[in-house]
Formats: sequence, structure tokens, C-alpha cells
Amino acid sequence: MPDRRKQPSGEFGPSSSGLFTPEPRTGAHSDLGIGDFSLTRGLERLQGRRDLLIYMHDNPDPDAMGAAMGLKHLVECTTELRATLALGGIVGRAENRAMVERLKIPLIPAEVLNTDHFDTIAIVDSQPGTGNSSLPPDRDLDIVIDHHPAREESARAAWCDIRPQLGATSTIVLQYLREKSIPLHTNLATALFYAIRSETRDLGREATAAERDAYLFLIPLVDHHLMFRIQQPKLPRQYYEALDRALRQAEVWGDVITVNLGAIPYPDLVAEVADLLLDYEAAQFVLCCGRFGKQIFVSLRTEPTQRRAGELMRQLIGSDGAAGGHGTTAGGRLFVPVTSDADLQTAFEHLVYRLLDLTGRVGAPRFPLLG
Ligand SMILES: [Mn+2]
Repeated sequence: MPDRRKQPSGEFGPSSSGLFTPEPRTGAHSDLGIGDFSLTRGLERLQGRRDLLIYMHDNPDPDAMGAAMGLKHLVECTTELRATLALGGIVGRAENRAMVERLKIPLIPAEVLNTDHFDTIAIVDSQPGTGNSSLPPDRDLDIVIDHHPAREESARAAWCDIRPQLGATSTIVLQYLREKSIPLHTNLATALFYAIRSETRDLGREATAAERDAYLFLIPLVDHHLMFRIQQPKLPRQYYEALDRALRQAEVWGDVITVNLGAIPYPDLVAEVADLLLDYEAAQFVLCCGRFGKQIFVSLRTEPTQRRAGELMRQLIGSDGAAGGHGTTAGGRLFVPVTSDADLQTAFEHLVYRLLDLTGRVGAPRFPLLG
């Protein structure tokens, strides 16, 4: 059986950090003057505010949800603010749904929220201008906390803490809670632990010493029985249907595996299947796409030796959609809506050709994975 702890994460927003080896900050990061963040000053600026709305990237993953939960706890323990978590898209993956249910994460669909009720707006695990969140376009942001490379728009937020050298946004938020000596309740500790675990594949993927330190701090506080229930959720029939389709449709072009899943029951399924196919012994690159409603979602995975998934995804998608990712994981969404599987197949073939071209694999022999 595949290791079901593997998670898509931080899709769209690019990030980079080495295996336990923090990389130097990017030029863009230091040029923007981001990184000298003071938590005490950040919290002081929030005095007198009443209602905080916290956004994550759409179809949030455990890192986004853990960071949002942690930020809510932080501000509610240190300021007068009450925080609300805004859900853009859906929580689809079974582990992520189990996390929401078992840890009682209070998500409110973004479309039912009246943003005028909130005097303070935050986003975690994403940034303004990435095209992967449901942020209101007409509001200035107060708080941006992320571990993807800094974007210019983010610097406008008074509380802008972006650390691309870290493996997870939840690591940053846990550091805040520790800096202010705020006790963690079991559900929050479990959420942060699961967030970091799934984001880094148990510290094996793009984790740093900060994530290891977070693990050691959290382990005594985590409910490991709950953790097991989240990590090993019961799976719906549609998961096995999608798996069956994925295995039958997957094609091998040398060390590149590609699959079009057709209509999918939830957007992050493309990332889940891409993770699964990367386990294939010949795989160095996996491209997976599918259609959720009228939108095409794309996921790319690479082996750690090919750490340029985010860059490849941005080249693949170009101006046709929103794209980004980490060194070995990336995601994207095409802007043009499709109404038929034929349109999806055309878009997919275009992406496959571009990937083969970008990786110098044009002309590689093509075989079905099975049969
Ligand atoms: Mn993340």
C-alpha cells in the first residue's frame, strides 16, 4: 500500500529549502526587506482591533490549516481579537477531512462571509497575488505569514513574515506561540504536528532543523491516537475509483509519468495521485491533471534529485493559469474553463508535450504503466 501520509502541500506558492540544510534567502526576499519581523510589535499593532479573518490557500492542506489554527490561538490569547478561519475551495482529501473533523477546526466557507464585518485580514501559507486564494480583491492585508518566496504585494502588510528557508508555515506559527509562552491545547498541538509531518513527509522532504525542533517540542503534547485516526482515515469508494482510473491511464515516457484523471471528486486528488505514482521505480517526474467542475487542476512531482518542480510548473502553465510550488512539489490551475473531457484531454496533451520539451524528454519511448 502507498504511504498515505504523503500530502500535497503549499501548492502554487513556490518554496525552497534543503534537506535539513537551510538555503540562503533569495534575492527577492532580501530586496523586499522582509524578514526582520518582530512578533511583539506585530501584536502591539493589533491592539484595539476586534475581528480577524484568516485566509489560507484554497483547498487548504494540513500546513495551511495548522498555521491558521495556531494564529487564531495566538491572537485570541494575546489580544482582544476574535478570529475566524475562511475556507476557500473544499477540503477534499480524506486525511484532511479527518483532520478538520477530529480536531474540530472551525472553517467557514469564504463565500458566506461578509468581509466588512472584519477589521483585520490575514493570510497564511500563501500570499496575495498568487491566484490560489479567495482573498477579497479590494482589501489591504494586515498579516501575511508564509514559507514560499516573497512576493512584492506581501510587503504592504504591516505583519509580513515570510521565511522561504523553512519547511512549513506551521513551524513559523509554532515559533510565535513558543516565543509568547502560550500553552497549546491537545488539538492544536496535534494539528501543528500533523501539519509539519505531512508537509515534510515526516521530515524527509524539504525540512530544516526548525522542523526537527518543532517535532521534539510537540511530541509530548500530541494525541497520537487522534493522529492515527487522521493519518489512516477510512476512504470513500470514489478514492478507489480514481486510483483504478489513474493506474489504467498512466503513461510512462522514460522517467516521466503522466496521467489525466478526467473528472475528479475534489481538486487535491491530482496531487494525491502524483505522489503515489512518484513511488514507481522509474519515475523522476510525475504530471497529473484532472477536471473539478470546469476547472483544470495540475500537479507535478519530482524526485529530490530534480528539485525544480515549482519552476517547471510556472513554465508549463505560463500565463494560462496560476502556478507555483516547492522544489519537489508543484501545483497549478488553468484559467480557461473546460466543459468536456475532450477539452481536458487537449489541454493535458499540451502540458505533457511542454513537460517533455522542458525536461529534454521529447522522443522518449511511450508505454502504458500497466498492460
Ligand atoms: Mn506550506
